[in-house]
Amino acid sequence: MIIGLAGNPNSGKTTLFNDLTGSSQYTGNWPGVTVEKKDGKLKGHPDVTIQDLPGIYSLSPYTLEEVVSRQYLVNEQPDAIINIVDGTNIERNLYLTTQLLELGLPTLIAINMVDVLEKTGVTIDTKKLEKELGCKVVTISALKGKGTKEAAQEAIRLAKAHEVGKRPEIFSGHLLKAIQEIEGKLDGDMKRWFAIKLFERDNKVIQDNNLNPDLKNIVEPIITKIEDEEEDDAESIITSARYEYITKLTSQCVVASKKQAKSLS
Ligand code: GDP
Ligand code: K
Ligand code: MG
Repeated sequence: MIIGLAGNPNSGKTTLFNDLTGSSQYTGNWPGVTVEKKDGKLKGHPDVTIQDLPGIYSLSPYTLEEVVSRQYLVNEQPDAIINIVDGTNIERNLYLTTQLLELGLPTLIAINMVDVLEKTGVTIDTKKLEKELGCKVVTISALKGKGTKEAAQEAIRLAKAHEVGKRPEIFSGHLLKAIQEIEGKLDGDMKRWFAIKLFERDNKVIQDNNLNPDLKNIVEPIITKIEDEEEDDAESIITSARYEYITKLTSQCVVASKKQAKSLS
């Protein structure tokens, strides 16, 4: 069984990888430490491989890190994903989360840096996040080794049960209809993710995944219709919809204590 660690740069992937595998890969508070993926065995579980992936902000094909991570997630398909979210930067990190959940793989969200959150008095309503995102959410401190074993156990359980959560509905109205129309032309568990990528004119997915090359022309009128309505380009339309969703979600799920609210004012 393979469990992939996916998340933003500096979210703590390598720290978690070291904690789970007992290895000592280099960690550091700057980007670009991991460009290649690295794997190791979960301590006490010789049958479970943990795969550390390059840090990414999205599943676009623009940086080497994005290409390596997305190729792995889409083509090799780990049995489960642990999506590490930097809890001190939750809004920015959830942008990737919304994309990972579209892959249709068993996914656990591990909100990291809970030690820092405790100090600053920020509480994250994980139950509410679970309900809204449709998948399991836990909090961990990779650095202190807090909650990490439990997170790995939960990922193993999701992988064994092939438990894919209920996908959150990030898009609505005409945009959702357009995505669904494209999805209708595709097959397989990842068709929602492919449909969104095709809507964004990310034609590398056609090449990389042996999709019908005619799809590019077939979906073009669906895309331009929405672009004309929204007076914006397809990629920006998708990005805006994600951020709108995340802003609403975090306003409901992230609570700053009075102490913190005071120190911010
Ligand atoms: P990666 O880029 O996702 O692999 O992140 P790293 O594992 O290299 O961690 C980035 C920085 O965050 C390092 O300085 C880590 O020590 C620090 N870090 C990781 N996890 C935690 C945590 O749970 N709490 C705190 N306070 N720092 C953490
Ligand atoms: K790093
Ligand atoms: Mg790393």
